[in-house]
Amino acid sequence: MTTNPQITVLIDDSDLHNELRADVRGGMASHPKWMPPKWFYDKRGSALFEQITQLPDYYPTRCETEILLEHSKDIVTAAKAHTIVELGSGMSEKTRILLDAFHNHGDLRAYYPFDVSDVTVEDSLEILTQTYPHLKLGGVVGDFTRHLHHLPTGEGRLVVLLGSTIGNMLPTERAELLTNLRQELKPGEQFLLGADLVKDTQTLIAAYDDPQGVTAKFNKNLLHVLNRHFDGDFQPENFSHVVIWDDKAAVIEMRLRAQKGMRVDLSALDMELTFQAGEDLHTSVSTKFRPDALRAELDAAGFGVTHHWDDERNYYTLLLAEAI
Ligand code: SAH
Ligand code: AVI
Repeated sequence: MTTNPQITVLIDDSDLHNELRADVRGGMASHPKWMPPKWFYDKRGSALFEQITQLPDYYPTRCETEILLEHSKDIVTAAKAHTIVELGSGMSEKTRILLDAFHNHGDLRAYYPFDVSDVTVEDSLEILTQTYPHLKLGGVVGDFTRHLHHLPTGEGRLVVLLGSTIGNMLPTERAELLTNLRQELKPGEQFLLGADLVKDTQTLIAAYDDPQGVTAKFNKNLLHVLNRHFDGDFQPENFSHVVIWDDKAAVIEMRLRAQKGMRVDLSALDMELTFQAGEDLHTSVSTKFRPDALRAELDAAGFGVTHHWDDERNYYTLLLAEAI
């Protein structure tokens, strides 16, 4: 008989609402206007992201899957983990490749997804409970930029951050995350990090500007989230999905560009926003890494990279690092 996994909820709907309000007040008063990317992921946004991962042009998920399928046995041997904690776990789809490999070749005892989205943690645990009855399962609904001191404990931890989600953070945010994570770990505990690499511009842009328009819907979902939370009257069809490659910063930027001048009312905040025609709302960055620079960031935070596995085309890398 399996028991229901325990979920630690560090952030509830009203916390999220208050945080989103603070981000709107801060971001919409800035020049340029901007919003942090974590607000894409309500139920609809998470489902749209799942669709993105299936798109022919969105190569990161397929590359990471390819690396995991090819090297999961080596990862198990190198990591020797008994407990996995996964940050930004989503539906833990690719993680199952790792869980299977640990089942066949290792001695894994527990798995804990940690995600800001409560439905995502609940849904993924429901599925995992059926498939992995031998594992101790639990979850955390929390923000890995603020709640790492609640990182689940356990023997021989491997913390996993897949999908190049680290690329959605700015350099200072990444440094803070890596330093905080290092502080939570004992020397010898491990960190498995998936990161998308710099490559030709055409491939990069295509991954974020698909002809099916799914990424555009995902980007505009932010406006639906704001309308719902704050009784707003954003008309998403009046914004275009814009994708820019900034070569110097090595980031893909996603923006929403106002197609005409307009006013938008967020009644519940007593806030009226003004957009000039052509004005951009910056909605996310997806950083693309150079392997040496990423290693240096890990080094600076007190991690030593012990292994790396890349896909055939060198589009993507998985790094295994040890807390020093
Ligand atoms: N790891 C999965 C999902 C990536 S999508 C994959 O590789 O496919 C990014 C996930 O990170 C989403 O599930 C989102 O809810 C979560 N996320 C984004 N910002 C977060 C934060 N600050 N704290 C916790 N989870 C976060
Ligand atoms: C989750 N994250 C790494 C995705 C990315 O590629 O930056 C989110 C995404 N945004 C647009 N498409 C996918």
